[in-house]
Amino acid sequence: MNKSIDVIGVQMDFGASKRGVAMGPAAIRYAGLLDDLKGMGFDVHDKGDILPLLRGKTSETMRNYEQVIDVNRKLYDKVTTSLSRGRFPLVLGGDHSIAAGSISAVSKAYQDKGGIGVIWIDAHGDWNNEETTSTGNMHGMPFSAVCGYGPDCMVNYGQDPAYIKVKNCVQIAGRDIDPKEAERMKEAGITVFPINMIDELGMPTVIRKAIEIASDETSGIHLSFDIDAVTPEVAPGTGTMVHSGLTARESFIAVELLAQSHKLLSMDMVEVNPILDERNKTGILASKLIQSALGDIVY
Ligand code: Z70
Ligand code: MN
Ligand code: MN
Ligand code: MN
Repeated sequence: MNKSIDVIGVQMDFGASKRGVAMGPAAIRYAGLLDDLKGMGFDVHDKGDILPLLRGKTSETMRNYEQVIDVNRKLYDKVTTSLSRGRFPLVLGGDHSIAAGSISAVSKAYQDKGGIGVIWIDAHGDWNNEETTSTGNMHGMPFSAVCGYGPDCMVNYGQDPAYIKVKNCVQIAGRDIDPKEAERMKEAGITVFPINMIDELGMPTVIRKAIEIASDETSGIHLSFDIDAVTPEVAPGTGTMVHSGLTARESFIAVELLAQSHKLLSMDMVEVNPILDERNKTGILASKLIQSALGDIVY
C-alpha cells in the first residue's frame, strides 16, 4: 500500500436535491480521520476543500451543471497532481457527482497501463444521463458518465477522457435503481450485485467477485463509496435514505477485503450529510470505513 495520502475535500451539494452534503468533508474531518490515518503510519497531506462557484447555469435535465462541471474539472486537476506525486488520492464528498472528476483523473493516469476498474457501493445506480433522468440531479449520473454513456460534459474537459471499460465495473448494494436506469445498466453490461444478492451470497463472496472483475487486466481499482449504501439505522446522515441497506459489518468486511486485495488505487467517500445526521454518527462511520479500506484492522 502507498504510504502517502492526499486528502481532498469537495464542498459540493449542487448535484443533489437536498443541501447539506457540502459539509460532509468537515464532518469526516471532525470524526478524526486525519489523525487516525497518521496513527496508521501514513504520510497524510491535507489538500483542503474544493469550493463550488456561488452560482452557475442550470437546466431541466442537468441541474446546476455549470457548478458541477467546474468542480469536477478542479477535482480532476487535483487528483491528477496527487497521482503524479505517487500519492493515494482520498476524496471526501460532497454529493456523488464529484466521482466524475476523481474517476476520470485516475482512469486517465492509468490509461496506458490497462486502465482501472471501478467498484461502486451505493443504494443507487448513478447510471442516468440527461435523457433518462427524472430529477435532473447530477449525482444520479456519474457512473454512466465515467463509462462514456453520458453526460459527457461531466468528464470531458478537453482532455480526451479515458472511459472505464464496463467489463471492469461493479455496482454493489443497489436497491433503488430507476427502471430506465436499470435498462441502460443491463444494455451496457455492467455487473450488479443488488442487495438481495448480498443476502443470498454474503458480502465476502460478492466483494471477492467484484475485486476479480474490477482488477481483471487493469492496474487496479477505484472505490466509490456512497454512504447511503449503508442502512439508515446505522447511517442516517445522508440525503436519500433507502431502507434495509448494508449492515455495518457487511460494509466493513467489504472494505477490509478490498484493502487485503492490495488493488485499491484511489477512493471517494460521498453523500455524508451532517444536517440530517445524529451526533455525527454517519461522519464517524465514514471515517472508520475509510480507515478500514486503507488497511486498518484492530485485533
Ligand atoms: C435517482 C436520480 C441518487 C442519491 C443518487 C436518485 C439518484 N436515481 N440519489 N444518489 N443519493 O435522481 O437519478
Ligand atoms: Mn510528505
Ligand atoms: Mn451515489
Ligand atoms: Mn446513493
